[in-house]
Amino acid sequence: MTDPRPKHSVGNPEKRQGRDAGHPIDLRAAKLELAARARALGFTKLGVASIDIPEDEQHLLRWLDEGFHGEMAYMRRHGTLRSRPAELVPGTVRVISVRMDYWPSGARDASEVLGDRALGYVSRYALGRDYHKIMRRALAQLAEGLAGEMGPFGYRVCVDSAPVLEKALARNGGLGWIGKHTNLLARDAGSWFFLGEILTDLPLPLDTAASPHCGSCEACIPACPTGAIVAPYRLDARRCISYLTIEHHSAIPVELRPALGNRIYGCDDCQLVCPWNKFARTATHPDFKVRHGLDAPRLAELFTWTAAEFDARMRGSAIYRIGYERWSRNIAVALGNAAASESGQGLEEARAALHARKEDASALVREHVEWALGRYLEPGPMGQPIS
Ligand code: B12
Ligand code: SF4
Ligand code: SF4
Repeated sequence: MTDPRPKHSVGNPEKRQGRDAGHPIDLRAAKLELAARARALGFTKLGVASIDIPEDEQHLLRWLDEGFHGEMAYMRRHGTLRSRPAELVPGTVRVISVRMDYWPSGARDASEVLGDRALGYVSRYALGRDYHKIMRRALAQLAEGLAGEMGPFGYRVCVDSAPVLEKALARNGGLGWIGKHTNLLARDAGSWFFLGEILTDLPLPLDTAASPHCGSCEACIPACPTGAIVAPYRLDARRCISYLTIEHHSAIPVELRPALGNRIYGCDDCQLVCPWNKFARTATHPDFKVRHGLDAPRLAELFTWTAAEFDARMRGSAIYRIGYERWSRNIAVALGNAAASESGQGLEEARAALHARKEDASALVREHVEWALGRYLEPGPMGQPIS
């Protein structure tokens, strides 16, 4: 999905301060100003990179050739546009990257929720309000503030939705390294943060790329429930639970359903085991606070929501983007997986919730409900059929 907003060029020329040789804006001062303004807006780090990422482009092309993007047609459609910011926004010479922490303080412990099959696990990034809007607003304020102070310049803000290789550019701007699980992480921040960028025609001074610190650790690879990290730094999205529960529109492949466990929106396992997340910080932005008890919701209760209730409760959340049908599909799988629960508690409640939607209006949901009910006919945890 490309960013529909136009490239901006705003600011008050009378407020321009200082001059770098050949440039109307004092670029060193502009960078210091940006860093200070970014901190005030809640970003924990800002870095500047050039637009050249030829090696990453090669990795991207190989990833696409292998079909690892699955149903994410936009990844193939955009191709090398993603690794060439100046083709996306002509005139771009620098990418200013920022990170914002999202781990919500006060949320129920992730491993407790993952271990309780009566509950649904929602990725910790989606417990509060949709980060796209929060980050985009703050980035626009950052760019407008700088233009107001220093004078007009060309820019475009991006958060996730524009075709930009965000992690590679942020790495080159010094924000962290790409870990073997393929997320960006930093020694002082772990990986629980979002990325955003400003593409600009200002030739700001460059930062130094972050060096890698995974060392001999490979903890994230076997921690992945579906084996999606097929090799260090290489993610087959088609197997990734984040992809399957969020991006994938059709039926979840039957052979992967049991491995989803109770994960109903996104997945955090590869990051939960990462030793660097000991150094992660909690979110400071109030909009990342947990809403609607999503840190530990009861699956059976979630499955009673009507489409109207889903809309009313999830509007403003990233979850709203997947819509009621995919949300219901995911919960059906988790309710089916509850049949394999060690404790056996809450099984009747789960099965009753599934029965109530056997005749669901959506064929996709009906098929997943049928599969889930089938799991209750398999031998139970004590070797007894549960029927
Ligand atoms: C498509 C996408 C997905 C896909 C594919 C993920 C992926 N790794 O590509 C799916 C749906 C699976 C996904 C899942 C998640 N995503 Co996502 N996703 C994106 C998106 C839109 C594009 C990523 C992309 O370009 N992939 C293309 C492939 C080629 O890139 P790659 O796997 O990262 O490969 C790079 C390296 O690994 C390396 N590489 C590749 N192969 C090889 C081989 C060797 C030998 C070497 C050395 C290197 C190497 O080079 C590649 C290019 O830099 C970005 C936003 C953006 N515009 O960048 C968000 C983004 C990456 N996602 C994000 C998040 C938060 C997540 C989840 C954590 C959400 C969740 N909890 O469920 C999971 C994490 C899953 C994981 N382990 O990566 C954040 C990551 C923040 C961070 N700290 O890194 C981003 C940046 C969004 C944002 N603005 O904050 N995502
Ligand atoms: S997000 Fe989950 S499924 Fe995807 S690679 Fe990480 S652990 Fe595996
Ligand atoms: S778990 Fe280990 S290998 Fe994986 S990203 Fe973290 S440090 Fe790197």
